[in-house]
Amino acid sequence: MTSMREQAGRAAERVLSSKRVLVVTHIDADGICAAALASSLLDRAKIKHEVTFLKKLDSAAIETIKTQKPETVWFTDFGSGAIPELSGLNAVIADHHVPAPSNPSAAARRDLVALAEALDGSDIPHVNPHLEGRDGGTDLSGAGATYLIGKEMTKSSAELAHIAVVGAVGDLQDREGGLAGTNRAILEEARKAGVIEVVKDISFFGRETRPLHKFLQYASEPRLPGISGDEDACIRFLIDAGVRLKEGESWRRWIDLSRGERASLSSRLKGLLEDNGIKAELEREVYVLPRETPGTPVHEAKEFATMLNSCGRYGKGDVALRIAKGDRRESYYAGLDLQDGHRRNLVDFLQVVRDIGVQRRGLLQYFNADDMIAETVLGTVAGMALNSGLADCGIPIFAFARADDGVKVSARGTRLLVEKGLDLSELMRLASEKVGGKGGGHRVAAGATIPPGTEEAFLGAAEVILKKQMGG
Ligand SMILES: [Mn+2]
Repeated sequence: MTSMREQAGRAAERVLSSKRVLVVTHIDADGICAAALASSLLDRAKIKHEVTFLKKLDSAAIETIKTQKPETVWFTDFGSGAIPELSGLNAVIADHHVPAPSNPSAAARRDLVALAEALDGSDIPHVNPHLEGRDGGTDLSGAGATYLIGKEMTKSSAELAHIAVVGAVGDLQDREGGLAGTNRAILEEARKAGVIEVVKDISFFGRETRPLHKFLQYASEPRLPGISGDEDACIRFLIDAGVRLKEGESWRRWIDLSRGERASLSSRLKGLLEDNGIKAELEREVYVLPRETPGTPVHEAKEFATMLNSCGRYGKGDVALRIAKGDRRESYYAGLDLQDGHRRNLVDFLQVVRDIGVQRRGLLQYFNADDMIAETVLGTVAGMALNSGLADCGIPIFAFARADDGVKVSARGTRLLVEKGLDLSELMRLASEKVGGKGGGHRVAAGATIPPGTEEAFLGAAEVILKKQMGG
């Protein structure tokens, strides 16, 4: 066992003794936050640096990095899976993924703690919650691991702690009712520094920026019977509740409502759930960034992370990085435009699903978008189809689209299905292996890449596994 603190201290020392650092990070919200933290810390230490964004850290990427002969490389949000390949590099790692070789079946057979001890022999300072026997899925994010190194670099790191919170939320680490473990400790530091406020609020996404009726329409956790997915029903519900939809020309959002309006809408929504026999929490912990402007996506952690993700999806890591570092001018407006474009794309793609139709097949449903939906947003579109009433939310959905390296498959379920036994991570791994592909992810959302032409065989395998999981 090796403590994160000790590793972070070694990493900080290595970084601070460098003249030039190459930061290499994953291009999702957590990776972007991790890079923003690293870059802000390096700025403060007056150390020259560049940031490179990658979709994945594979052997080819590592070779490219090596040919650049960097003085020091700071890997964030990945790296733990590639330690043997990094030999020869003067590196530090801040990650939260399982520290194992990229072959998952080999990893499964290993005792992670024993592996961690073996890794201890490597000279690479390596911050990862798994090395303390903690769960990398909920205890700490890549941004959080980077923040721990930051704490050893400067006394004023707490000023940056909100970015570690946004990273953790971007990786859905708050899904069990709030941030826990090491994340919780960072959250507390952020709160004390005045960069985060923790509030209990309605659990739906978009309290800052979504028009109220859209806010309800896309409500998925929990789903609102008769309302989720039906725009007209949402508008009627709000009018019945006596809530004005507009203020002058602009749509009102959840944050625009008075305390009284929020309370009365909440109690109506609770009543609706009770009437339908649904026992679900309507509220969750919301992480607000009090130094930002209310009604903007950077005022709340989940919307902030979503904005960074949209930039990342369109390959605009540089824009996202500047936003995460605090730019509220050019990059911020570029980010807003990207997000608008992203929303318009999603609406177009949802129409594609409507046009081609969702096919039912036993315990599952699927659609094949071929080249009509960008593979980078396939999972998002599948999730929206499931939650917008376009597909049956009582069974998981599988979506196919053409990708550079084969056929991309995205699968989405609901929390309720997971409670009944659904594990899409396992399903996608096994079903894709069966047809010569590769996959994995989370229980509720997972992805795979399979060889072209194996879609049917894949669905067949998926059905068999699904039957086992759902006890059919
Ligand atoms: Mn991550």
